[in-house]
Amino acid sequence: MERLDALARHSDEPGKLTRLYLSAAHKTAAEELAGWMREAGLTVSIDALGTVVGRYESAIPGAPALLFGSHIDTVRDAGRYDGALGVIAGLVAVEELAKRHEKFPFAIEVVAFGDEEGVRFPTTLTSSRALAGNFDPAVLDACDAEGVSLRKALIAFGCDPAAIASVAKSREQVLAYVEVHIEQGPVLESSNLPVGVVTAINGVRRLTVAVTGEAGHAGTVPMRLRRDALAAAAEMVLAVERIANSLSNIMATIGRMEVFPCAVNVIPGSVQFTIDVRSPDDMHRDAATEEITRSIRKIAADRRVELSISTTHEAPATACSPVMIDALSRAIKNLGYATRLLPSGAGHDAMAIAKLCPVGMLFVRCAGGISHNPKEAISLQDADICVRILLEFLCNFKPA
Ligand code: HGY
Ligand code: MN
Ligand code: MN
Repeated sequence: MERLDALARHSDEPGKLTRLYLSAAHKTAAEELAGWMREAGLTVSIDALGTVVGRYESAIPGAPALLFGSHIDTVRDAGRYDGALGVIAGLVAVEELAKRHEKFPFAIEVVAFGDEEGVRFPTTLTSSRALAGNFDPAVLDACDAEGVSLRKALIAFGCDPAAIASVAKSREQVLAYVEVHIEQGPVLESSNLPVGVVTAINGVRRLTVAVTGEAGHAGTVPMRLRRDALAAAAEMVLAVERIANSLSNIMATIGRMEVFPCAVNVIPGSVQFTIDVRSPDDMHRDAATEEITRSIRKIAADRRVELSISTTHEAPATACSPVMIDALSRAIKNLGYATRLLPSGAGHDAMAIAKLCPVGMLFVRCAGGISHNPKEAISLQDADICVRILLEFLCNFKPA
């Protein structure tokens, strides 16, 4: 818990926790984490996308590895457990094994990905996709709000974009991936359970919508002659909410909106906003996205504003490995806890790693199900339980 508090001190914004991919705070957090890993006796490297990898060698040198990990980037004004808990829980479990001088016929690698939230650049899961061998070089030209490209940010962080291909793990190098993560929802707390096992992770599609009307004088342009980009965008936002409410198993969120020129006495000429659409069922999600874009286009036509819609991210719904679900459930039962299976509404690096090897996720109860919010909290007892379950899982893990 002290380490999670220490990591939370690495922030790009004073007074709140915001640690974006490849930022100064990401750099100092990665370095502090690397230090803890070295003290635990792990061999540490930071790969060409900024992922911190700590390897606990096997009894058989060069043996394939079981991966434990999650992400250390955060959203803006974040809680301190989303992502970081999975990295620290993995580190603490391996530290315990090192103390016991226990070795396994496989290695263990604790990985700390840097781009799961996708807040800085219009892409996400960059570092975990690269480790799974699915890095898309086109994202190197993606730029953040200041116009800094991912390529430039990697170089500033101390990474070499030319070495990205070497980040990819081959199937033979890895056995499976286990991610401990706060539930970010109310199910475990309402069931009075400390942990749960994830069955599948909802798929997600992210869009950027640009609405272009006509800037004008707030005092002189008659209401009926206006092509107000913000009034149009506001009607679109409510249409998205209405459509998502009308469909089962669809979540749709407008998380970000920029208004230009954003002056009290100017009719907004253009607006840009994001839409995040989620569902456990990809077909259903695509149909909902179709309905949303149709409705937005109609509003744009009625209001005589121009419109452009682009998809910035898409990740299909991802099933966790039945073998991993079973192994994690058994570890939970062996320690005397009831096993609860549940889906994940939130996205995770496990979606990217599932393309490489079997993945499993252990959810940990969080207070009020609150996340992406500084009020995010877990109990010391539950933090202790999740590490004990990881150790129980490890000691019974039989490579397939
Ligand atoms: O957006 C998500 O679901 C995750 O927190 N990045
Ligand atoms: Mn997360
Ligand atoms: Mn998150």
